[in-house]
Amino acid sequence: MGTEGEYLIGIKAIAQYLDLSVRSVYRWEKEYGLPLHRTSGAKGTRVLALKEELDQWLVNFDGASSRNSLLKNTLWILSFMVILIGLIAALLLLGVIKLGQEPSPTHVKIRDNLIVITDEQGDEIWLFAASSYSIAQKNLTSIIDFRDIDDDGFNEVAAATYDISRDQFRVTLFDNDGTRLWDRRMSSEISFNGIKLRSFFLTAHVKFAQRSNGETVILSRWNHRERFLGVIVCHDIEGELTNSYLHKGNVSSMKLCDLDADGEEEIVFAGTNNLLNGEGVFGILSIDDFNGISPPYKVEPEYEDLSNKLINYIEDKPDPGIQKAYFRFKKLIIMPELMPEYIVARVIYADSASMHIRLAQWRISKNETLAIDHVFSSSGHLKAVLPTPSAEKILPGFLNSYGAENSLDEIKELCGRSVLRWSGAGWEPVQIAMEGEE
Ligand SMILES: [Ca+2]
Ligand SMILES: [Ca+2]
Repeated sequence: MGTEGEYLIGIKAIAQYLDLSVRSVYRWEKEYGLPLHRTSGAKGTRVLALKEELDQWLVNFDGASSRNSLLKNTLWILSFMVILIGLIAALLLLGVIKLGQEPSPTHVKIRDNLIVITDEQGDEIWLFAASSYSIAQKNLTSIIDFRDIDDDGFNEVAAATYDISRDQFRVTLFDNDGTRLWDRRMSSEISFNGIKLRSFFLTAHVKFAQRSNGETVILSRWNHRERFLGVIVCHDIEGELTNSYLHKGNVSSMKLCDLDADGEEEIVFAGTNNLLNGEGVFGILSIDDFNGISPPYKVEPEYEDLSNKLINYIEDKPDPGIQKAYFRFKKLIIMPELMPEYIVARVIYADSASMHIRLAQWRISKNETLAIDHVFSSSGHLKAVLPTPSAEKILPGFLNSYGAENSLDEIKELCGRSVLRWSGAGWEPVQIAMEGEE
C-alpha cells in the first residue's frame, strides 16, 4: 500500500520506508535535502519519493554520523523491504491481494447520543459518544472531516470529541478502523490578559487542510464558554500544536477556500471583536503561517468612554497576530439610528472570486435582527451590498431611499464607509470596487 512501481506515494509510505516519523521526513527534507517530489492533481498536492533516489541519498548521507551508520546497517533491511514491497505490488497487480474490502469512512450520522461513522453505502463502521453540543450542530461536517492522509485508500477521520467524565472537548484523529491516533484539548498554556484559559473551550470546527509543501494538517476552531474568545489552531498529523491564533471575541464561522486561486487554500473566519465593543469582524489566515493575537491592541478613540470595560481585552505584552487580512464593520458609522446590542459577522460563502460576509445585528430589546450581506473580492475590495429580507422588513425607509435598482451603489457606498481594514498600525478604509472591477 502506498507504493507504485519505483515510487513511494504519500508521506506515510515514505516515513515507513525510511523508518522515520512523518515529521522527521519533512525535517530531513528541509535540513538535509532528502529528495521528495510533489505532484498536483484533483486531490491536491501529493508527496512522492523515488526509492532508488532515497537509497542513493541514504548511502551518501553523512549528516548525523551515528544515525548514518545505523542507516547503513539498516540498508540491508531496506533492500529486503524494497523486494517485499515490489512483491506485494506485483500481487496487487495480479489481483491475488484485493484492496478496498475494508470499508473506508466517508459519512457521519447521529444515533441517540452517538456519532456513527459510516461508509459510502451508509453501513456503520464504528462510533463514539457525542456531546450535546455536537448533537445540536445542524451540520456535522463542520466538526467531522474525512481524508486519506497516507494515500492507502482508506480515510482517516478528524473529529470534535467529548470526554464526559472530565467535561473536556477535544480534537481527535482516528485511523480508518476507529483507532484513536491522538486526542488533544485546548492547551492550558494559552493565557489571556494574564489569566490562564483552561478547559472551558468547546471545539466548534475541525477540518483537514493542506500546507503549500503538501503536508496535511488539522485545523480546529474553539470557543471559550465563559469569556467569549475564539481560538483557531493547527495540529500536524502527529498531534503536535504548530499554530494558534487567539481572537478577542467569538469566532462564529470558518471556511477554507483558495481566495487568490494560487492552488493553496486560505482560512476565512468571521465573528465579533470584544475590544471593538462587539463590532462584527472577519479575517483571512494563511494555513502555512498564522499565530498571535487578533487586532487591535488598544482602545479605539470612539470607544474611549468605555475604557474601563474594554481594558479587559488588552494584553500586557501583545503578540500581534500574523494574518493575511483583518476587517471590521464599524458600528458607529453603519447605521447610527439602529443601535444594535449584538453584532456578529458570518462567512456565508467564499471562493476564489469573492467572499460573502453576512453582518447580522440583533436589537434584542426590540426582538429584531437585521442582516446585510457584503460581497468582497478576494483582494478585499467591497464589490456589492445585498440587503436580506430582514433588512427590507426592518428598514423600509432605508431601502426606499436607497433601494431603487439604480441606487444600490449608494447603499454600497454607505456600508463601504463602515468597513475598515487593519494595516498593521491602524485602520484604513476598505476600497470599493466599481462595476466590473475586481
Ligand atoms: Ca488512510
Ligand atoms: Ca490561495
